[in-house]
Amino acid sequence: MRKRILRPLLPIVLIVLMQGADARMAAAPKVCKLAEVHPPGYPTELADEKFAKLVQEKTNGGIVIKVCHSSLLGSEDQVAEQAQLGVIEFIRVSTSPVIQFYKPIGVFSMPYIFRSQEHMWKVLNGPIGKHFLDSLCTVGLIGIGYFDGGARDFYANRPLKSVADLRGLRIRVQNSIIMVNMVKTLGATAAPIAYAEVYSALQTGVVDGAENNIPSWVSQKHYKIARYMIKDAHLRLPEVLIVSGRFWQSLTDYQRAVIREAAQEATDFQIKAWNEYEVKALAQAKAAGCTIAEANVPTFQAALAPLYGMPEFADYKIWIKKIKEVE
Ligand code: BDP
Repeated sequence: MRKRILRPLLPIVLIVLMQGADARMAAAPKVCKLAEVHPPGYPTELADEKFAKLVQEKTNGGIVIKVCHSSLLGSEDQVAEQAQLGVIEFIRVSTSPVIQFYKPIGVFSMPYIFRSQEHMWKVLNGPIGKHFLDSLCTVGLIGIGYFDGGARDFYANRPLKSVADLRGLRIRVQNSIIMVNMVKTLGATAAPIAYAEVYSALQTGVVDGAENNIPSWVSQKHYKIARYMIKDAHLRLPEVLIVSGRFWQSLTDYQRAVIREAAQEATDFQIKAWNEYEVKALAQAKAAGCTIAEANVPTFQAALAPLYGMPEFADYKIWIKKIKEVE
């Protein structure tokens, strides 16, 4: 009698069990792309590889990520748009190209907004950093972690000893309204050019110089042409690891959780790799005979101060205050 009642229920019990435990493993793996502008071996690219490996392990092979380095999938502006559309699943970009979709994150591009690497990480790891990552979902992007982008300095094909030496030069910048205004404020001309094209722009004389961190200056071989750097550290521009919102929709809660966990582990790995690489890159530039001047930072701060009063950036006031208040 009991058997007769239970038998019709058996298929239902089996379906419920399958949906639970092993449905994850049964599904075909999702093969995804991660867009990166840096070449293999660059600390950020190494951290992408680490992230991909962790995600594959933690999802039992359910998500396979292929790191597409060296701008193979396009410029940062292009891949950010593709991630929004769901064409590219993962991107690792500077926060600069994200401003066009989500303006508040531009506050990180304000000169000297962070006092030090330590201050920057306190902000990124605290409520402000979390707020910006979480808010990206409003524009179809899921922010899952930050990477270190070091301090950015100016470099050119002629000696740079003081802020006055930048006057009249044509300087490559990222495609960002803040970067353009920053360079103009210093009396130079801003040339927004995609990262992959900066080397040839320097080589052909389209620009006289650029601004970036020492690892990029060296790994992109800019230092071979623009041999004069002035260490003014006008910016510490965080980088961000992003998942396409459309792709995110297709994931299980478990997959989302392990992706977040892997991003955190990749960040820890990246910071360490970054600090090591920065030292090596500086040594390489020095060994190649480049001139690296220490800037009088207060003069750069004074020269860039007008940026804080520009009406375009008035919305940042509240964030600037909050960031400065982080001890
Ligand atoms: C590098 C960043 C990269 C940017 C590049 C640039 O790591 O994400 O695309 O600068 O200036 O430092 O475009």
